[in-house]
Amino acid sequence: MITPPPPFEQPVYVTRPLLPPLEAFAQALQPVWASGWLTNAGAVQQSLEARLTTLLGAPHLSLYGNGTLALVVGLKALGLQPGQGEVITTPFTFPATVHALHWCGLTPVFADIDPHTLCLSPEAVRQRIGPRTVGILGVHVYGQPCDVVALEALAQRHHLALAYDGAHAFGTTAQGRPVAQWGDATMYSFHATKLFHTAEGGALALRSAAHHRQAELLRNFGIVNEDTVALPGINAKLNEIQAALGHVVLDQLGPERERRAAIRRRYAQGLAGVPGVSLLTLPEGVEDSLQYLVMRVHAGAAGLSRDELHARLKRYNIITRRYFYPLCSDYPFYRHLTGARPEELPVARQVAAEVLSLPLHGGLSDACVDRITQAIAYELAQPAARGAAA
Ligand code: T4K
Repeated sequence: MITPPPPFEQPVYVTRPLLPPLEAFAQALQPVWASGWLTNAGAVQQSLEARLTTLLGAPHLSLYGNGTLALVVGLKALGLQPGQGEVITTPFTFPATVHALHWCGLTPVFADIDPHTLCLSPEAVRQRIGPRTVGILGVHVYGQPCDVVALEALAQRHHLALAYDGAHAFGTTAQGRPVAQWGDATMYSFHATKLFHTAEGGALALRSAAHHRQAELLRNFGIVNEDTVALPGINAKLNEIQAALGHVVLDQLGPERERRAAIRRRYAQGLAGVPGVSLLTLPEGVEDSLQYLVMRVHAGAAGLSRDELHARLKRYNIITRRYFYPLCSDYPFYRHLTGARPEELPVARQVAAEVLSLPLHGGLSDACVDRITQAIAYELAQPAARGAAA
């Protein structure tokens, strides 16, 4: 007989930022204070850039004020001009992915996702390629890599730009290589909710040196030197204070990853045998970003819907998130786009109704994880729930 755990006194959030000791951050700020140089290609930003280029295995990499700006700049650096055409992307993502296309004056076209990777289905992309297609924008959703080989083949065959939103993919590999080495451009997010963060921040990895030079200009108003502005750029810079935070967060990443991996194993044990739910697992050989812990709620077998479970867990002060519901194709201003009709996205529609991101961060104790799994098991065992879904 399962008993309900007591509610948490404080909310248990889906994530909490990794906060290094304040003294370590203060120490990292000392050279910034000493130099009086706070932004605009400062030394600390440059050293973080160098560190991350190596760590992420990127051919070329630069840092940005946030991931969304990095993606906008990346699309522009690839030469995708406003009004130029359509870019095929996934509806199962955070709004920023599709908004970035919109801000670049490109027309998003939606293709369905693969039921296993939850990323763009290469076959669905193939069916959407037409005379106005100029690019493909995949998302390594939850750090699960897209089918990079199939997308690369499509992009080459049809002469399309291939960009990836790797907001969740810090440290992820695909086919034994860092994701930064696939496609023409890969964006990373360093938002506070990410495993590695700079409070707000992001990075852009580019395959070609020419695109990289273009992106670096775009990041800083297009300024070449005091006499020359080469392009209509924007301000997308990461400042020295964010970069200093990045250095100290990076120093702490090893233990944080180990703790997250242990928490995931504990969730898996706690939820084994609970009917109607399954944890998302990555295929063998894929390096996990440990960014999210995603559970699918199969309403029929579970006896209640994902939305009902999400609401019930709030009574325990467990704040889960339905990343990524609603689908971007359902936003009123994107509904008219090609591929947005619900019947054209059956897999994405089903997945978006089933996924629930559970709390995952290094600050969670084993006891806390056990209480969360107990609450889930208890709620799924309620006869009322079974009756309601019948
Ligand atoms: N592409 C994809 C696929 C993305 O997922 C994202 C961002 C982007 C692009 C854009 O990258 P950025 O431009 O943001 O670099 C959060 C993040 O703001 C967002 O970065 C992230 N994806 C998205 C999945 O999650 P919200 O609206 O869910 O955030 P919020 O404020 O509800 O925070 C979630 C939980 O995190 C809170 O319940 C508590 C905790 N939290 C949050 C913050 C900000 C903290 O404990 N401390 C904090 O400082 O979007």
